[in-house]
Amino acid sequence: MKRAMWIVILVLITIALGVRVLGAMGKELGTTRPTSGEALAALSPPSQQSEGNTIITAQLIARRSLYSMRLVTPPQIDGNLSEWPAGDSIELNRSTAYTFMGGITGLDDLSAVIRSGWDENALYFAIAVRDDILVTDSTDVWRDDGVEIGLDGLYDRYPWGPDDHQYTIVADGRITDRGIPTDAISAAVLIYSGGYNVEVAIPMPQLIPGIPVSGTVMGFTIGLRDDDTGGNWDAYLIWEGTTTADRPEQFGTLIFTERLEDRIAILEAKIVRLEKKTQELLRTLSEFEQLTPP
Ligand SMILES: [Ca+2]
Ligand SMILES: [Ca+2]
Ligand SMILES: [Ca+2]
Ligand SMILES: [Ca+2]
Repeated sequence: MKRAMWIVILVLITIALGVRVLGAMGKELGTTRPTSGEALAALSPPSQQSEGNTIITAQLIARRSLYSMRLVTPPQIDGNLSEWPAGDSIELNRSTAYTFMGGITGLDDLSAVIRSGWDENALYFAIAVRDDILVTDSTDVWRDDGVEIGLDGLYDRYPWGPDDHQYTIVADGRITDRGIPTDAISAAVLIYSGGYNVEVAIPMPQLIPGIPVSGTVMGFTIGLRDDDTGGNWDAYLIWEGTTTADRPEQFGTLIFTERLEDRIAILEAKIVRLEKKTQELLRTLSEFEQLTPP
């Protein structure tokens, strides 16, 4: 009799879990997969909120966007970008920058290609910088070769909340948040002939509460500094906006997205874990059954 009761409970648990998994899959099938990072027409500001994250439909985005792809496997933060899957990217150079200061002779002098990824734990960036001469001779991070990532995690256009950051990664590996050294994020620089790669992992609690979902939007811009002569910087590019530390209303956006096949792979892995748990539960029940009452 007891065994029958446990089996009924087990079946109910399995059905409940199955419904949750299928429900999630159904939602994902309804997700629109963006195809490019081009600027989209401005209609009105976003308003929809979910679990503390700002969710938005693509047609409401004003400035240029970078689509951040959900990663099945987190990248190794070592500056080697070879494990990154193909995905959306933006090019930052004197032709594409909203803000351009100083002198730049060409793409070899200063330019970058930026990609982004995310999972439940962190937001990732892969940045390949072309810079002919690397200089990191100054105490102030903004006077040397390096990249700046401006983020408005809640996309509330308010610049001074706990969700707002200006991360700088200098070509020599120094990491700051608004100019102050930080170990809240992980970043690695790999120098190569003609430039350097920057790979970054920003823990999600730095940006938003809870777990991100496909469709989450953050305010985002990226800056690139060039020092070829020592001392102060020689050139400065900002993708969207006039500063990476303030005025997030001028930023572009980072839109979280995912490929259906990746989502299915993640769900399949979850189902495998559930199956293992179910087997463990059955083993425990079996042990319980074998107990002889006193
Ligand atoms: Ca890597
Ligand atoms: Ca240069
Ligand atoms: Ca904010
Ligand atoms: Ca340089």
